[in-house]
Amino acid sequence: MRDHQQGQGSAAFTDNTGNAGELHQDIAADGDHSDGPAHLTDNHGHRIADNQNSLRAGTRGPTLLEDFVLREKIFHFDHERIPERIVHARGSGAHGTFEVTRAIPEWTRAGLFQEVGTTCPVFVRFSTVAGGAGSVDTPRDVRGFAVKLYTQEGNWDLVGNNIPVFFIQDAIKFPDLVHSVKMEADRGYPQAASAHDTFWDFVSLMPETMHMVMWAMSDRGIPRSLRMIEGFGVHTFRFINAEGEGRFVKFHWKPVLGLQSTTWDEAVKIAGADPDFHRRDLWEAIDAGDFPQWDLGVQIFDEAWAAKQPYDVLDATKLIPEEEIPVEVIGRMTLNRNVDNFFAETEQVAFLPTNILPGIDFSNDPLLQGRLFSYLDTQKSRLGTTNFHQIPINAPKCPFHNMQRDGMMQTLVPKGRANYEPNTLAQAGEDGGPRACPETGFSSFRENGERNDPTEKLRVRPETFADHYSQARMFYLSQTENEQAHIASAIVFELSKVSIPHIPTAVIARLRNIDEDLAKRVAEGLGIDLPKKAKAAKEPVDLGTSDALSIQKNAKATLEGRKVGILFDEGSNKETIDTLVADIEKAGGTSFLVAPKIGPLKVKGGTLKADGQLAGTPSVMFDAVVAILMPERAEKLAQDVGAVAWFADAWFHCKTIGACGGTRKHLLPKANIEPDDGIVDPEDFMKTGAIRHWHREPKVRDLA
Ligand code: HDD
Repeated sequence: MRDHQQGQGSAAFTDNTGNAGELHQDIAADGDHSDGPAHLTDNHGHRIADNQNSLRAGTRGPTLLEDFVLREKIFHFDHERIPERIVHARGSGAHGTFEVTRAIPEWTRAGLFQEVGTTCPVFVRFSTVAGGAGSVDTPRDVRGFAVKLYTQEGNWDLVGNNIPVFFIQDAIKFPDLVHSVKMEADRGYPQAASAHDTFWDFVSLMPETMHMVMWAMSDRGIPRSLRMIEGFGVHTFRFINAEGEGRFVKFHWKPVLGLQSTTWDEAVKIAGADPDFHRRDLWEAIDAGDFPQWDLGVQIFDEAWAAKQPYDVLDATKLIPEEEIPVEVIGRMTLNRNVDNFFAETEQVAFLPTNILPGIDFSNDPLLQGRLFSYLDTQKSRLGTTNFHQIPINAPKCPFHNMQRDGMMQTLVPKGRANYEPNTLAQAGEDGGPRACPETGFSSFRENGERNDPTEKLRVRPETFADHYSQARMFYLSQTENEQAHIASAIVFELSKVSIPHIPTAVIARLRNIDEDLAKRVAEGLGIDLPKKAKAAKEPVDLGTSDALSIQKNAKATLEGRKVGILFDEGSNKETIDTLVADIEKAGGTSFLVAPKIGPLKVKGGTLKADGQLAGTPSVMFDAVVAILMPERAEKLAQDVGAVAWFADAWFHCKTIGACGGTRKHLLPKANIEPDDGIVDPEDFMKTGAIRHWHREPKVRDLA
């Protein structure tokens, strides 16, 4: 007898007849193929003798229907695709662990948070929202940040974004929002872009979008790396402790590498140079053992505090400033393993906001309430069966028992007759199956004292949801001057792609409620007259500013997780390059050697091979660049427009440039680069590192 579980082998494939949750190892008939690869079989275990020629009637005759090998292979191939996600279709996933760093039994009875050091496995999927599965990684867009924590009390899915607020307040508007931002219905474009008529038409009619529009048009919409984004649960949730006391909670993921974004010009160029920039970056970092980490933080507050705020905490278009309720760190997540199979894991993972733990609960946020239906529903259409929870990536890692049976693709084999509850089968000596557990099971929080009268049925939005501008204004005013300029030019760019003239006018009319100067800049940028201010449902109030909302104010001067491009050529000094590479690595960064030819090239002290050819490796791929060139090679490269652009771009994108004498003499002047504190000698590069020199920006582009 051979044992499928114990089978050994170098090649692995999925045994389609296996039990749920297990990827079976390949098995040769005798369980041993140490002297070569496993035998190729069809999906039913029959060995295949010839995988190159179909079965034909005669050497030149037609193919025979009897050829089950051919038919099965093509049949399976024809059905390999499943519907892509209606939103967040393009994503990258990774496995990891979550560890509790602060026990919080006073806030929640969730088993996960009772003791410091408790860990659980996690799976995270990052995504763009608007583009299809085959689109690019760096469009201006929101990034999905969905985390599945496989706890001992069941799966907890925190399905968030990298922006703490949402476009709309009520789930009933979600299909309209998504239709408007995706490619336009008649022409099927633009792909992965919000810069078009229908999205801005929707925005212009929906003032509640304005706060998130500010975020999406800011540098948050064009992140440098998925490892450098924040994640937010967005909604207000509940924590409930063992005494049954409830508190409101907002969830935050803070990247240990800090926040970093690209510039718009960079993002556009990266899209061409490497459409997979973000997924490659994530994969390579994990592969190299540079595991990205995030701290899980919470903002905790109660109903009495919430009632005093000038906005409603159940309104997903509002955030709670960290200056008012600090984010308290309770755990750390580390992503430490790439997926083995993109389809089986990243594509088939099914997140459900309804996956919640005893001790955590929903709030009455009407956006969240709609999500509680939508995700379960969409999984059936994407994965084809109500048994999608049995797919290994979705299955809980704790025991699960219930009376749900059958359905397409049932891969478990429930035993016995107990498929209903209650039953008395146990009294007859049979397995009576599981029972509900009131003490430890999930129970909904009793919302005493919430500002809500559940006796009325109403299709209304509360007055407390009416202020659409105050927080949008706070966000804008909290940005640095450069960041404000980025927002203004992003809106100008997007609206310049809108062909219906009244739409930009309507958007600017709304911007006047956020900031007059911003509205003026956008109007001037588009060459249209400043329209009358749009009437606000509720006049905005002054909320001051919050430094936590700015990326630049919180920039980390670090090389950790950053990538440095080192340009060399024949004759460059190997020792200088080797030392720099070692120093960068010691500081937690990675380096990438670029040369006009891959080589190996003869350099001083030996030979060196480049990781990338200059023509195919623009400087937008890096956080900083260094050039170590012989003067005559620098002079020659100065004749090459591509090489000059390599420096011009780094300069334009405010990056540090480590430049040797030859580079300073021949290449930098050609690229119109003036010395500043971001242009350093290669030997001094480590002192400056990969920070962006934003003070340079007014010199390289018009920020007005
Ligand atoms: Fe959603 C996917 C995040 C509102 C309906 N959403 C999806 C994903 C993320 C979010 C990260 C991708 C999950 C994955 O990687 O598989 N969605 C959000 C956030 C929202 C939000 C942060 C607001 C705070 N979503 C929202 C609403 C609805 C949906 C209001 C519907 C009423 N979302 C879906 C969906 C998706 C989805 C259609 C598509 C694929 C999927 O669920 O599994 O059900």
